Amino acid sequence: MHSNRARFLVALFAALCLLAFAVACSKGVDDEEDAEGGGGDSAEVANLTPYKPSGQEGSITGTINFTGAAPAPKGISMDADPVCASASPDAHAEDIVVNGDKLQNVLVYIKEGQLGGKSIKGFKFDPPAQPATLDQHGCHYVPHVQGVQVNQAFNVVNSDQTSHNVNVDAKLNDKFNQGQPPGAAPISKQFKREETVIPVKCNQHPWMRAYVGVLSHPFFAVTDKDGRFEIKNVPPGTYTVVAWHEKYPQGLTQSVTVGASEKKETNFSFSDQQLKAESLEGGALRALPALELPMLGAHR
Ligand SMILES: [Cu+2]
Repeated sequence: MHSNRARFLVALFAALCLLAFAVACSKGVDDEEDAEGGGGDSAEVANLTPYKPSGQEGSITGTINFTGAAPAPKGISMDADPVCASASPDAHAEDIVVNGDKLQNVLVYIKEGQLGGKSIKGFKFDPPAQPATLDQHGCHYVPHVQGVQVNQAFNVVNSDQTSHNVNVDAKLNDKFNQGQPPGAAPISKQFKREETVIPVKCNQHPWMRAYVGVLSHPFFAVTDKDGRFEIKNVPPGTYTVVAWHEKYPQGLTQSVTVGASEKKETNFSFSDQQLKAESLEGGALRALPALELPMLGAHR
């Protein structure tokens, strides 16, 4: 009798332990989801100060240089889709476009900083009324790299006489993966959180790649064929400015102070040496998922 009671108590204790573990485990998942949520939560947005221009705005302009030997443009064969092949007979990859010694398709943006003694993250910037557009044109994405604002309309359109399937591989925002036949209506989405940078690919055409940087403010620009960029209407302040390129995912960073109505020239320089180093690092990082521990997967 006595030992039955002891066995019952041990079993009860074990059951309670299991229950406590299960609660802790599910709470852990909730906490992780909250942490991944980042900005954009309604309570945080309510605390933001609406941004109002003072009339003293300046700009950050500059050139992105490329030093060393520029990689030769890689040709793309679109023979797998005859519509693409006839639309773009002499197609080249856009993963690195160097004109002379200038680098195109670099996203330059303010990452953080202070304006009027307050963090830029403490302000709310209304998204532009104009939608951002990602066009599928000649079986390329146009533009190849772009910045959009949080909550700005983001339209994916198909200008081609073939079907595309846009695959937006967001990590902090909702990802989407959607087919779009010729003549179909635009796919209209919004990104709710900052995320630099979201890769986009086409499930139909493996050579198609684009990159979309989502920012909570309008202070970003992408370099043109001359490697030039201009970030307009920048309020006076001191900022961390990042130059991001898909071949240099770590980017380059500079501290930039913009005075009242000042046009601040800020140049960056990427090199072929960094390109090789980043490629090696990227290769090592890609091997990491093989090291994932099964226990961690089971816990989630
Ligand atoms: Cu496609």
